[in-house]
Amino acid sequence: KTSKTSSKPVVKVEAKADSLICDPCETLGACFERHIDKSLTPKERDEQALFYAFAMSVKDQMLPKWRATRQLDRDTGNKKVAYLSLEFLMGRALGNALLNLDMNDESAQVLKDYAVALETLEAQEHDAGLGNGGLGRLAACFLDSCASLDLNVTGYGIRYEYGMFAQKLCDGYQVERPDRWLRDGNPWEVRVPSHNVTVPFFGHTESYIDRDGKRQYTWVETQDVLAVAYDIPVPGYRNERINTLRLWKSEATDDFDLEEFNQGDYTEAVARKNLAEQITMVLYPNDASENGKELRLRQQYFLSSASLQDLLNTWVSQRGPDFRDFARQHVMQLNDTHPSVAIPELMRLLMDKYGLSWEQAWDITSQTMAYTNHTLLPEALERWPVRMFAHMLPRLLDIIYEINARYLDMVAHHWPGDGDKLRAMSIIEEGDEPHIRMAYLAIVASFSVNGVAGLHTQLLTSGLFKDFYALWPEKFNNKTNGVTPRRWLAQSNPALAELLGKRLGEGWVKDLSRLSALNAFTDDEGLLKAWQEVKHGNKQQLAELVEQECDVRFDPKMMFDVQVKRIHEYKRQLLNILHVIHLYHQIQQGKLTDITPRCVLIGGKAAPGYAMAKLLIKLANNVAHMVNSDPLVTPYLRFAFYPNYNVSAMERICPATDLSEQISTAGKEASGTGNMKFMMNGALTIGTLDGANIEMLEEVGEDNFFLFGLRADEVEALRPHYDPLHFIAKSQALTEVMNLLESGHFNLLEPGIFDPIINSIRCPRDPWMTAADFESYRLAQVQAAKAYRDPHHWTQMSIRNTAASGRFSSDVTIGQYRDEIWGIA
Ligand code: B1H
Repeated sequence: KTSKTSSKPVVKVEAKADSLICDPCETLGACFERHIDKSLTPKERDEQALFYAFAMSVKDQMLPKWRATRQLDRDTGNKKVAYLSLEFLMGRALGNALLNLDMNDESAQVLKDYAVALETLEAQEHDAGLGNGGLGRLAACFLDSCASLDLNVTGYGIRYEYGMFAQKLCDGYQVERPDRWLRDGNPWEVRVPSHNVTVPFFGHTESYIDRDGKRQYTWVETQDVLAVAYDIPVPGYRNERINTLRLWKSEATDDFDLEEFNQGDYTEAVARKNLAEQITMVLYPNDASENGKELRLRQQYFLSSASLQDLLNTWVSQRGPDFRDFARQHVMQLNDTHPSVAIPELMRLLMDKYGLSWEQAWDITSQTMAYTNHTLLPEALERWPVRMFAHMLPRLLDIIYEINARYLDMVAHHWPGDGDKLRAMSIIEEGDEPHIRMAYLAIVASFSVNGVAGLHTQLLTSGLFKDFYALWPEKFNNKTNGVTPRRWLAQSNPALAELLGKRLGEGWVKDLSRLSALNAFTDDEGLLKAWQEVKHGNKQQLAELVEQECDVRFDPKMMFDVQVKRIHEYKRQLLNILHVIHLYHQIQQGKLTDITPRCVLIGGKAAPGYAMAKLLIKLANNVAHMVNSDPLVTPYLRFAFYPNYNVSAMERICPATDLSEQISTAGKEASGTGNMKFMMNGALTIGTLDGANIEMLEEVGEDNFFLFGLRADEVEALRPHYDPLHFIAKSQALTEVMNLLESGHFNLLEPGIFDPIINSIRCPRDPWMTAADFESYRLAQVQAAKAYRDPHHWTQMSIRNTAASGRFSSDVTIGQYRDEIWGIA
């Protein structure tokens, strides 16, 4: 049923509009007292309730600035960027808000009166896990940088009721538990019903001739879903700006199927409303792979339509329905193809709702859409069955066909008589079940297409998108990822932050390139000693956490060797586990010459349907069990799998890491961002020439990086005649590891369970070529172990890594988006 949009207030009472919700002069302390004393009996004041009240108070403190930011952006009429993403992996907000607003000291003071430590309250906050991994966390880092660089950027996403699942371990296997992060309420969000819009689904297209004799199209008999906006404040670092993350929740409209209603099926009619609420119920947990579920497409369209309607409503309310300036004033940055259905949706809204011609609508769409690609993996490239579109989004399918027809005309012009080219480049992939190639749609309709690291962009333009690059070279550009130094250094590593402050002043938080000044002090014994003490303290804290979470004792005097990220074959956690088995075997054989005592930590979630990834978790746990229960081994080697790895866990892990594992098969990791967090915190990297590792190596120099493995071009050259058995035979270490693994030593009571892993290593079609890189990886590990035995030199290398990490601040990245894509002030 087509529904009316919810009524909008027409008259604004000026006096009301101008009054502030929160007295701008009310102090944090007074505000907190108000929240506590007015609402909580003394008995009710448990830690969770205190956290809630405190976070509400911090939010109240932000309201005047938040309001002023919106007012300013409206008044100045500056260009506006909408960052459209199915994922925002925000983690906790309290610590970040206090740092950015410079309210840490004041908070500690206020809380003293309540005899509760700030850290205790901070620990009460549930992570906002509205993302899978790197792509979602990048969006979160970008929001922090946009606000800190004083840019008018709004994040648009989905308010999932259930975020990324919680990972439990049961007998060494991953078990998924629902993440009801909103159970205790969310003190940061503000529901804004005045921004409600309705999003249509299903129905069919009709055409008619309008008064001017033009053919017009309408989408009728739709089933509408209400999109309700929830706003979350995004404070800039020590400036006047508070940006907005607007998350949409789906709800039923008030329209009922009247017939059903009148027949007395009242309860059934109400219950049917659940279908609408399902849309934003749960985040899809498949990092880097698509599963093509219809509900996922509904989520994508729901986000895209709601966000665009919101932007257009705002525009029309300020300027009236004149869109001539719209493209000059807007950019929509698409975080991968997930929100790319925004392209035909903007066309539809402009034509069907506002009466623009195809040409006018196309000019606006193709001048405002910008697309970021995050992966080359074929299994992650989105393709939607035409059939699904025809059913769910019929009007959009018409528009996509028309975009394709006009675009293919141009292709035919460029490559006359080349039918293969047309087929290869068409937005529609023909076949028994025709599909829409969303990446092609995104390229055709965008003015900018970017990859997320130098190698990745190069591989895009020379491989996957080669033909498009030939057609439109000017559209393509690189934007190497970055991470926010506020969360990933200032907040997560207070001890190092303090040391940096003493040596360099506070300016580095805003301008991370200042870290390079550390290079002048690598022979300063005072600094080296302080640097070691900071790392040691952080390792002690992590050791406590690991003992608590994994029941494994880590010794801070040993080297901390860490790999935390989603579990995926291309990231090669397997290579790491094989190396642990190798060390274990060496130690048992009494070959201790190259051994440096080390604690190995692996953490990460596997997509629930990814059997091989789940089996890797089981292998890690079984190997850990053997390692940790052998008293001959534990003085030299300890191994733990960290359960439920998430943003808050990384905040504890990266400051305590000595050696960061970035060991993907070259050409497969688009960028990586964990690699940068470790580097900033003074870890050395053992890694392949993949993603942003290459640029990190460039910055820090080969002497301060443990490089190994095939290059991306070598991987591809080897692929056709890859012979893993040859690599196994050539390496005594790998032969021994395979023998031990195949003997069932790690699965005595579970015979055969690791056969799929063993077979994958031995398979000539192993896409990740684990065997090919093993020996070179092992040798790099020997180098790392050796280097660690010289603490003085290791510390110098650690300092050089932090010093060289300035380029990987997301402030730098966002500065480039601002200047080279968005063109905003
Ligand atoms: C990245 C994804 C991704 N690339 C599909 N692609 C998803 C694909 O739910 N899905 O369907 C979710 C996520 N994520 C990552 O993006 C890359 O693998 C990293 O290398 C990169 O650093 C990160 C940010 O650019």
